Order: sequence, then C-alpha cells, then structure tokens
Amino acid sequence: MCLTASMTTELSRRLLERDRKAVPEALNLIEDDRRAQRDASAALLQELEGNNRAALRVGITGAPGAGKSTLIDALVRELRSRNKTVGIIAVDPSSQKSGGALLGDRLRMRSSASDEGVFLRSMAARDRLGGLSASCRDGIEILASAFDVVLIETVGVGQSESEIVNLVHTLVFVAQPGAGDSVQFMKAGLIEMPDVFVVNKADTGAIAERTQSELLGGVGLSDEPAGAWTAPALLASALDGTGICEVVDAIIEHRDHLVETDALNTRLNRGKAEWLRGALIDRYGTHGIEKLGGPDALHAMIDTEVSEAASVAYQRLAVAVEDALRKG
Ligand SMILES: Nc1nc2c(ncn2[C@@H]2O[C@H](COP(=O)(O)OP(=O)(O)OP(=O)(O)O)[C@@H](O)[C@H]2O)c(=O)[nH]1
Ligand SMILES: [Mg+2]
Repeated sequence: MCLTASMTTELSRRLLERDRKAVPEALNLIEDDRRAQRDASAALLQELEGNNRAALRVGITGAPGAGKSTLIDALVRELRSRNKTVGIIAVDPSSQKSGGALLGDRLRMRSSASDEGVFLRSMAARDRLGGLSASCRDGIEILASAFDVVLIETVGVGQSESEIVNLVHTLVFVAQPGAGDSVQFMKAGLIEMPDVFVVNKADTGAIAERTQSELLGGVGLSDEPAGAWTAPALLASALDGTGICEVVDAIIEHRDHLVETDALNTRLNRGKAEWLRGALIDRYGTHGIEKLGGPDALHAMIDTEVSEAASVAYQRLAVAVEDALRKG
C-alpha cells in the first residue's frame, strides 16, 4: 500500500471532524511497524499536533484490583450524561494483547459498548524496557483528536505514575481501602504526583474513611506554594455510584485551575520533553545523551515552543544520537 501525504491529511481531517470510523484506522496505523506506515503515522501525528489540545486527558492509576476499570465505567456514564464523548485506553500490563485483563475490561465497560460516543482500546504496556509504549502515547494523541475526554488506565504504584503523569492533564489515583497506599506513596515521595485521590469502595465503610484520612494527612504534609492546587481525597463507590459526580467535578476543577494559571500547555509541553528524555535514555543510555552534549544540550534540542509531535521529535533526536555515536 502506498501511503500518500494526502491520505494522512484526509485521516487527520476525519479525526478532527470526529468521524468515529477514522479512530480505529488511525490507531491501527500508529501500531503498524512497517516503514511506510511509520512515516505516515509520524505525518499524521504532526498534523494533529496542537489541534487536539482541547480534549481533557486523564490518567487513572492505582494498584491491581483497586477498581480502576469499574471506576472508569462509572465515570463514562457520568461524562455521557454531561454530553461529553469519551475515548479510553486500557494499558494491558501483560505483553500479550489478549487475555484476562483485556476481557475483563471489555465486559465491565459493556454498558457503554453500543454507545457511539464511547471508544475503548487496549494497548500493550511496554514496547521498550521500563516505559509506557510509544504507541500508548500516540494513541492518546489520536483519541484526543476525536473525543472530548480521554481516560487512560494504567496499573501500579510508583513507576507507572511517573510515566503517565507526562501524558495527561490530570492524574487520578485510585486507592484501595486499607491497602496502605498512602504510606507507600509517602515513602516513595510520590504523594505530590496525583492531582485527585479517589478512595474507591466507599461502600466498605469505616476502612475506606480511614484510608481517606491517611491520604488527607499525607497530602497536607507537602510544602505547596500559595495558590497551588491541593489534591482532594474523595470517597467514592464505583459499584453503587456514590461520589462519582464529585470525582468528575474535581477533574474539571483541576483542568480549570490549569487554565486559570496558564499551565495547561506548559504541563503538556513539559511532559513531552520528559517523555522524550526518558525514551532516549531507555534506548541509548545516559551515554547517548552525553554524546549530544549532556542534559542541557538535549533540553535545548527539545524546543517546546515549536509544535513538533513527540514521535517526530523522537525520530529526529534518535538520528542525532546515532550520528554522534558513529562519529565516536
Ligand atoms: N465493594 C466494591 N467493590 C468494587 C468497587 N469497585 C470495584 N470493585 C470490585 O473490585 C474488583 C476489582 O475491580 P476492577 O475494576 O477490575 O479493578 P482494577 O483496578 O481495574 O483492576 P486491574 O485492572 O486488574 O488492576 C472487582 O471485583 C470489582 O467488582 C466498589 O466501589 N466497591
Ligand atoms: Mg482494570
């Protein structure tokens, strides 16, 4: 198949016009590793870059079994009642693209399965050591072009927060009552990362309330400058719907806060630079970065003012590192 520039322009136009059929086409393209498809995918992402920033990008993270998928199902229903369309990426921790997690997610999200305003795609977690896959990053860009809200489910406490935080506006951490998440968070110095804490399974009663107080205590401990966002710790039950409206309100309040403080694009730009740095270090090690002149030089090469799609910038910088390595 010959992929012409006009085809990617047409695909990007259809996405931005919210043609739902264009979404799987675009996602298939970005997951296709053949050379021509990779080039077309980079061209597509470059056309979308900067045109898809209105969509709300929300990461939903938390330990296995905390209730992330069930919460997403509840959030989707609330967002649909507010006339928002929703694209979802469920990051499948297993390397295989089929299996239990995927099936479970599909079943639980079935209430939305026949709704044109909801789209779910599972993606493999990793295609390189230690990082969220590049196709996950690109998938968010595709969904952000065609839907009002993009939700991304990732599993874990620690590593996955620091990765997903670079790709979203708002990071929601789903805490499991009684699991000691807040203690782990404080130990790892990660308590400042989430923008909204949700203690799910509020229907379990006192144990959930205790976890909420622990989190509130932990959040209060960090030294925030005046006017900074303080992450709320909300009690909710994805199962019976309690507190779900408040979770959506908190997500929207956080976005409004970013807009008011002029930090919406800054956050995405900083995340893009961080992601690029991590991706280059994963592939070439810090040695590769030194070859480019060190972290400061790399920073200067990632000009966040220029609207360059992350994967396009990645290809450009990878070529530069390889040139430098060849020269020795
Ligand atoms: N009591 C109660 N159980 C819940 C609630 N939300 C989810 N669960 C249950 O918790 C279990 C795990 O829910 P999932 O939504 O699959 O959790 P998850 O975080 O997506 O799990 P992984 O994707 O495997 O990491 C299921 O048995 C749910 O029915 C809730 O609000 N209350
Ligand atoms: Mg899940």
